[in-house]
Amino acid sequence: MTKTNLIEKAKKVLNNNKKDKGFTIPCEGLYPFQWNWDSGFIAIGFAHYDETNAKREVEALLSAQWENGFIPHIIFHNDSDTYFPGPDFHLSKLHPLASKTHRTTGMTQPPVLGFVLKELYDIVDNKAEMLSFIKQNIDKVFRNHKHFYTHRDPNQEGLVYIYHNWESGTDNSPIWDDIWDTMNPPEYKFERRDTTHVDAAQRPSNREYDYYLHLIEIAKEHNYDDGKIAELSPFLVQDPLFNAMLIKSNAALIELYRIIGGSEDKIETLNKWQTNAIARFNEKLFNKRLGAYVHYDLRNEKQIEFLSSSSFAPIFAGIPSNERAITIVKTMMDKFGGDDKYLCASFDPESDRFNPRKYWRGPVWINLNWLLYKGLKLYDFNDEAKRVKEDSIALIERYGFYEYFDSRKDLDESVGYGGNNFSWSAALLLDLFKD
Ligand code: 2M8
Repeated sequence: MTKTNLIEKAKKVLNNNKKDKGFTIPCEGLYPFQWNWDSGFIAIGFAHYDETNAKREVEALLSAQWENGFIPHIIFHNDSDTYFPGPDFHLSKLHPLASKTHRTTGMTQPPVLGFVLKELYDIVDNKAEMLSFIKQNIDKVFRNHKHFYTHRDPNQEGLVYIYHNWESGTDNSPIWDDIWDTMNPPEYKFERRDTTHVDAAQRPSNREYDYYLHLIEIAKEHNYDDGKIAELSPFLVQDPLFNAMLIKSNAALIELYRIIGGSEDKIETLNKWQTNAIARFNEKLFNKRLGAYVHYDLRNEKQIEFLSSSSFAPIFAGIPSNERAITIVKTMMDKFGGDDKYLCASFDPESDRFNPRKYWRGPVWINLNWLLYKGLKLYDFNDEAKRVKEDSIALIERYGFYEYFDSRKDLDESVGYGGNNFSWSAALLLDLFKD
């Protein structure tokens, strides 16, 4: 397929997934609502050819921001029976400060909005118009960060926690397996909808869904109160991907406030958060033996010693020193980057927990590749960056706009898995082509 055809196809995927209320679904059937970090990536894609849609995407997400600054992970703008669990399970209204106009979940996702605003500004030609849009919205994102640092950092150490694997975005990663072993939830009665759209072998198991639902039940029992969750949730993790997204977004807000002018107090606050966050991140989340960053289990006070694509994501946010970045990139190339593999598997291909077909337990994801590509460029690893970019384009060109892909090369079958016509794969391909 020529580059032009691929670009036209990508735009078609995005346009078809766009809904009248201004938001874009990740893909038909499997994900029929607005998802938080998906929308950020989608807005970047739209910015390359339709600035109005890029702005509407961000506005639709922010329209559901809670009164305390929290931005939820799913916005149920519409009804749909093709997804479980829906709004009646999540019941966001239990929280006194939840959105009064939108039904949402009571959890969040990696905070990409800050750096997404900066990307939109960098991409478009009409900077003045985009800057006026950013001016109208930037304080909402600042309030969101303030919420994180006030309510999600119980030890006031600069790193925020997630209380649910769905907040990480890397839903069924093997990283969580040891946490599931500490829990014993009931066997809930529920009707899965995801496995009516996608082969069950490519999705989490029913038992895993019990853990996922149980964590929500605990949060609901306490009306989604952050303090109670910090005290009681068996899942309390400082995630390197999530915190790297927040740090990158802090940096973007600082730059944007500088361009706008007149918000010295906010810049000062952001700088304080940023200095603490980066220092603590490097101290607490780096694992020397593995040569990369890892997750920290805050409930059980220990590092979770496994490599995943999240282990390398901090290069996107400029977190490691140059010396440490060399170590991290070496780990990535040695373990994930063999000639027989597409970069970058979502989990350590050398681990016995690796499963190349199952969702976040091994397959390649385009959004993580995009972050890694940008991070590699930031540190001048230009050959490695080129490789990640070429692998991402090759996968989509050969197999289609899938949700995730097998990292093993030379398989005789299609290696595109999960949902097809998947929005962020299309959106970020547009961005990779323009870079
Ligand atoms: C996947 O997660 C949802 C729950 O949020 C699900 O499996 O039902 C993840 O890949 C997540 O990162 C993504 O945002 C979402 C929609 O694409 O799907």
